[in-house]
Formats: sequence, structure tokens, C-alpha cells
Amino acid sequence: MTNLVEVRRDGAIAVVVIDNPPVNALKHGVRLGLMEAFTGARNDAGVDAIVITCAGRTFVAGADITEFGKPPQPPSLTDLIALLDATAKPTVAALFGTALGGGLELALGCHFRVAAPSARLGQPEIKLGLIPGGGGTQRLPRLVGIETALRMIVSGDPIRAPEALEAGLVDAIFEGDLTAAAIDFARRAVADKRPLRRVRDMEEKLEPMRARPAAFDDLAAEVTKRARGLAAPAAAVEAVRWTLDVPIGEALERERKKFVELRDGDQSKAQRHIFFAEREAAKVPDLPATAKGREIARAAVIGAGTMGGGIAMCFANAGIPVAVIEQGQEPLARGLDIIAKNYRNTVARGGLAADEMERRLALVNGTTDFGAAADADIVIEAVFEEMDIKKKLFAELDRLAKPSAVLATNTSYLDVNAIAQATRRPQAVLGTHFFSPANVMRLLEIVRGAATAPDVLATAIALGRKLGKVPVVVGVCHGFVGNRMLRARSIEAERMLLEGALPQDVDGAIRAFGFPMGPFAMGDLAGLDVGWRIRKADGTRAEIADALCEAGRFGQKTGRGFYRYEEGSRTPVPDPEVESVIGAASARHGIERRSIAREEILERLIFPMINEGARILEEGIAARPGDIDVIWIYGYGWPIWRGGPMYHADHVGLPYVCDRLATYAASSHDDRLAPAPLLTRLASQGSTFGALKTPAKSA
Ligand code: 3H9
Repeated sequence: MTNLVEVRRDGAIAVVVIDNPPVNALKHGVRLGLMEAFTGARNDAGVDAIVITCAGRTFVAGADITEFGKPPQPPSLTDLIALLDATAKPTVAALFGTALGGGLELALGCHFRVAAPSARLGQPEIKLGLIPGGGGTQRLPRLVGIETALRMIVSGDPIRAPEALEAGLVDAIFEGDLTAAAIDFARRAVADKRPLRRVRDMEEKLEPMRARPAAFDDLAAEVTKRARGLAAPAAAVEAVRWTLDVPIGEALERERKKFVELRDGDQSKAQRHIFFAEREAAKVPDLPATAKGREIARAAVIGAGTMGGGIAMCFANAGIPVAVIEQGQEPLARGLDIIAKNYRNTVARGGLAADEMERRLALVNGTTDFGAAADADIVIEAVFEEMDIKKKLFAELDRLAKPSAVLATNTSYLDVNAIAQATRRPQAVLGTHFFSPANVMRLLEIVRGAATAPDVLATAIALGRKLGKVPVVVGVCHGFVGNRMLRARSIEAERMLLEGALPQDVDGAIRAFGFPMGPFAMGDLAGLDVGWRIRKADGTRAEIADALCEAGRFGQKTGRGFYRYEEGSRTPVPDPEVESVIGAASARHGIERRSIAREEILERLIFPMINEGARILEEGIAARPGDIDVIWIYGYGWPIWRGGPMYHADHVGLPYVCDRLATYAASSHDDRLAPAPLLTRLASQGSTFGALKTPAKSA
């Protein structure tokens, strides 16, 4: 017996305990141990029933993802479940923490499932570009019905124990000592001679859908609506559909085959890369382990505009009281109204209970009294992107905020060090760059200033996680990681317009790559005047965007930008007027317009970003290529199944990227497009970004 699985006896009940911290993943040693434990208990005449549970903080959270790239070693999860299926003694899974993926499938192989009230149960494989591969697509529908199962499998989101009880996924919920309750449950099942319920034999909950197969198609269309480009959701639908008309033995074999195909495919590899990169990003290489985050019991947000309001909602959602401070009564009322409206919309969509909305709204305290910042453990400034305004504000905050407070600026490109210097405590200052809409977007760039203290940084990271964000620590430079790379893309996008492309050509190419939106439609959504104002302050120009702004075309809010918009619609419609503006600009430069192939458009949008990413790594602005990937996935809509720009570069091949950049640099006479030294070095060594030791700066 490995020490990853222990069996103890409580009378005639064998209690099998998996002990593989931190999440009890089903790695090879665990599977071996389980095989031995199940076989032993089955063959032992003194054992009447088997309880399966875990040590530590959670029931099994799935297969061990790190094993997916390696040759499979028996026994498989399927073998284990087959053994459970063949066991004539009651088997009871005791679920707590997160019973996910292969963990839930193991439980589905038992006759009974009991749970702690706080347990969460789910099949999250889809988030890794997979479908359940241990029978989940066949057994879950048999227990909870096809609709609930399909929603769970395609969303990947877990359900809570009470919902699981109602759906029939668990048989009982117990407060207190769950293992003891499970043992009791098993003992009663034996005493009552409770019929053993093999999930694979249950057909009743499949019948309604079998009677109306057309309803399955409607449901499938609904649940896969947002799955553009992804292979796994369609595969999940196909697999669940087999419950309608394929005998379970064959369906399980097909499921396994499909799982292996997806596991070995490019999409799942990319999604697994992001899973680990996201967790890695939360670890700052040079942050001492002794740096403990400060407690954040109260927050203040300065500015009730779009960003300020969204950030305040993040705090309220996490149960943290937040003061929203505005200069005047009128903008304050407007900001608070928008917050309330956002919550009401979520309630109307069924995403939030009305009393929960009230509870959250009660945590938001709007005020025009700047003094309210004095109580806060963190103050986040979200006012105009103007250095002078920010400096004044931070000088004022320095006088007012309590000594232990963290002072954060929500700037998207300004120099955080200069802002910190406006205070006498630069060690307390950092940047928290939220993405719009702040209450929805998962990315949080945490900008570490030259003087930011380790515990201040640790506070921001912990807070980010508490707010449900994916925090990534970045260094100070113009635009940090995300916007700096975005700028490289925008310059090239604009250049292609001058050379012959139209906004719809550029946007179409990047949408086909998998982004939800192209750069020009995105500009229209964000408001073209925002970039225009920044460029005016910088003394830079973007000829066509500036010309559109000068003509009053600010994007969706004025009904016209790079596209035009029908009244009340957000659908971009190509506009001949824009074509003339672009044509005139080309003519001014003496450029003969040409048709640009989609492939060239794509390369010219994406390769300059990769190049800028390489510079960002050289300068130590990002610690790891994976950090950049996480930023682009969670902040800018990079398709997750392509793994982020740096991962994509490795996939395409660095020598090719280098070569193309050199060509584009020569034809555009733009040195910024010339391959960065790090990129050139890796390409010439036959290496990859993925192989970089962290941090890249010292590599
Ligand atoms: C599957 O089951 C396929 C089956 O259908 C078929 C099989 C035949 N494996 O997230 P955390 C590590 S597919 C390996 O920070 P939390 C993680 O990398 C799987 N490692 O904690 C981290 O390592 P480190 C389906 C894993 O409390 C540490 O554990 N299951 C795995 O915030 C702590 O993780 C899933 O997709 C794993 N399965 O969240 C569940 N899971 O400390 C994936 C975690 O070195 N996991 N690690 O950075 C999760 O969603 C979260 O980790 C969980 C805990 C909610 C469980």
C-alpha cells in the first residue's frame, strides 16, 4: 500500500482515505493505492461497505493534470470505476471542498454520495480543453438528467451541495464530521439492505429527452453559443448525446477515445499551459516568503466614473465595505446610479438574488467627503489619466490616509514611480490596473513601483484573488505589459489601413484567429477620444484615428467611428465615409493602395506584439512569458485555446517569427519591428520562450 492511500477500519466499514496534498489529484500512485484498497475491501469478508474520502482540505479535485503529457500508466480511473461497479458491497463517497473532474467521476462510480454543506461538485474539464474522460458524460446525465448535466459539463462551473442534493447528485448533506456521517450512512445502507444503485444502470432521467430528441438540439445550441473556436464544447455535446441512443459500454469507450484525442490536441495543451501559468503568475520570484499581506477590512475608491464604479462593485461583491468618493454631488449620484443599475440588470438576468443585491449595495457608501479615505486599509484612485491631477491627489492622500494604508493608482499607462514620489511613503504605493468593465474582467495588472514594499505587494496580490481576479505583477513602463503590447498592434493596424486594408479586413482577420473583437471595433467600443487625448498629451499621432476624432467620430457613443452604428445597435457597419478618410490619408502619403492577404494581416498584428513581449521580458517588466500570456487571455480576449502570444510564438516557431519581423521591419522602415535581442537569441539557439528560466532578465 502506498502512503498516498490509507485504509482504516471502523467496525465492518472500510474507510479509504486519499492523502495527496494539496488537492488529492489522482496521480499514478493514488490510482495504484486505490486499486489495492478497493480490491482488498471487496475480498475481505469482514468488510460490509466501503467509504471513500480524503485527507486535507478537499475531496479529489481531478486527474493529475501534470501527467497528461506523459505516457499513461495503469490502472486508469476507468479501471478503478469498473472495479467499484463490480463491487457488491455498498460504496459511499464523502464529498467536501471541491469534488471535481475525475474526483467527481470516482464518486459517480460509487453507489451513494454524501456531502458537506459547503462542498462544490463539478466537471471542469472543459476549461482545460477536455471532456470528462472517466465516465462523467454518461453517468452524470443518468443521475441529474441531461439538461443539468450538459450545462455543468459545458460551462465547467461547479454546483454547490444543496443544489447537488436537489438535482439527485448527492443522497444526503451532513453538517459536522463528514467521515463519521458517511460511515453511519454506509452502516445503515447495510442494515436496511438498501438496493445498490449502479449509476450506469439508471435510465429513468434520460427518458424525457429520449422522448423529445429535438429538445436536445435546442439545448445544445444554447449551451455552445459562446464556444466559438473551441473544440471541447462540441465534443461534450456529442458525448452527452450518446446517452440518448448508444449503449453505455460503447459510449464509455467512445468518451475515453474522444478524451484522449482532445488531451493530445493543441487546444488542450494551450489551455493547460494557461492553467499553470495563471497559478505561477501569483508567485513573485523575489518576494520574500516573510512578506505577509495586510488585512483589508475597508476600502475607498476615488472617482465614481466607469472604472471607479466597477472597482467599487468588486469590493462589494467580495463583502468588503467601500467608500466611493467623488468631488461633486452630481457625478457621485450618476456613478452610484450606474452601480445600482448594473446590479439590477444582473438580478433581472437571474445572476443574483435581490436580497444579495441589497446586501452588496449597502456596502457601497458614496460620499463627497475626501476624509472618508482616512478609514480605508486600501485607497484606489480611479480619476482622470493626468499626471498632475494624480500627483496632487496622492499628496493629499499621504496627509489623510492611515499609516498602514495601501495607496493604489488605477492608471493604465502612467509612471507609478512619479505618482509614488508625490507622497512621503512611496513604499505604500503601487498600481492596480483593472480592465473595463472592472466588475467583469478577470485581469488585474499589479504595478510594482521601485519603492513598493514587499508586504504592500503581497497585500495587493491577496486582495486581487479575494476580488476574484487573476493578479499579475508587472513593472513600471509606459502602458505596462498589456497596453504596451496593444500599442505595438495598433500602430501596425493603422499602418495597414494606409497601405490598403479596411477596418473590416483587419478586424475580420483577428476575429477569425479567435479574438471576440478586432482593434477597430474595440476602439469604437472604448471611445476613440480616449486614445486621442492620450496621444495629444504625448505629442504622438495616429493619422486615421485622429482624423476620425477631428470629424467628431468617437465610436459607438457618437454612432460613428471606424464603423457606423444604427440607432440602438452595437453592430459595426462598414462606412464609405471612413473609406474616403483612409483613401485620402493613403493619397497624402503617396501610397498606392494594395490588397493585403489575411495571413499578412494576422502576422503584422500579432508578431509585433510578440516582439514587444520579448522586450518586456528583457527589461524584467514581466517575470515570465506565461505572465504575458495570462494578461492577454484575461484582459484582452486572446483566444484561450491559442495559449497567449508568447506560447503562440513558440507554437509558430521563433525562427519564422524573427524572419517575418525582419522582413516587415525592412519594408516599413520601422526599427521597432526588428526582432528584439531576446527573440533573436532564442530563435538562433533553437530555444523557446517556454524554456526560459525565470526571470528572463537574468537569463
Ligand atoms: C480530469 O479530471 C480528467 C478526468 O475527467 C478524466 C481522467 C481520465 N492536477 O488552484 P490552486 C495544483 S482533468 C495537478 O492554487 P485553490 C495547482 O497547480 C482535471 N495539480 O488552489 C497548485 O499547484 P502549485 C479536472 C493540480 O485552492 C495547487 O494544486 N480538474 C490540480 O485556489 C493548488 O491549486 C480540474 O480541472 C490537478 N488536477 O483551488 C481542477 N489541481 O501550488 C483544477 C490543482 O504548485 N484545479 N493543482 O501552484 C482547480 O480548479 C483548483 O486548483 C482547485 C483549488 C479549485 C481544486
